[in-house]
Amino acid sequence: MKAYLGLGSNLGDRGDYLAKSRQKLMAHPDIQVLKQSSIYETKPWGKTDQSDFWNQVLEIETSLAPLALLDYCQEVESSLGRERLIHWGPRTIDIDLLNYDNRVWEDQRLILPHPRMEQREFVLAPLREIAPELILPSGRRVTEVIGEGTVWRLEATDNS
Ligand code: PH2
Ligand code: MG
Ligand code: MG
Repeated sequence: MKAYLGLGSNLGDRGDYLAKSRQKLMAHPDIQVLKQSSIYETKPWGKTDQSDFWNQVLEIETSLAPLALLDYCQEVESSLGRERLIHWGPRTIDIDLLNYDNRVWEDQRLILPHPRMEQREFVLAPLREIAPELILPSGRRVTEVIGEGTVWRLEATDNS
């Protein structure tokens, strides 16, 4: 199944947390990273009194079911020192499931597609780059929607 993951960091060495997350995702036998967007430096959205983020989106192929994929993403977050102290607050790494095989899912742990992705330019800009055909929850194509917030694409670095 094809899925899209949104990565974000705004504590410590943001590039290193993104790189380590990619490496840990790639290390899972049932996950292949097919595409990675550029990294974007982004103004905090929603809760604005915190440092700027680095965000990136990955396209993966996986045989894991949605909740098993969520479990593994949370395992990677914990292994990289993620603490959940403040809602939408600063974090070493956040890994969100944005889209899983275009499926709709809703339970206590997971909502698919990600309910706020369409408002957030820090998700849409990297997604547009690697998945221009993707259809958003509203039925519009990702290339037709501009989200809220300021983002800058960073020059490619060699830390894949
Ligand atoms: N994540 C949030 C809330 N706000 N803002 C930016 N720029 N980047 C994020 O990854 C982010 C955010 C909740 O997960
Ligand atoms: Mg998030
Ligand atoms: Mg999250």
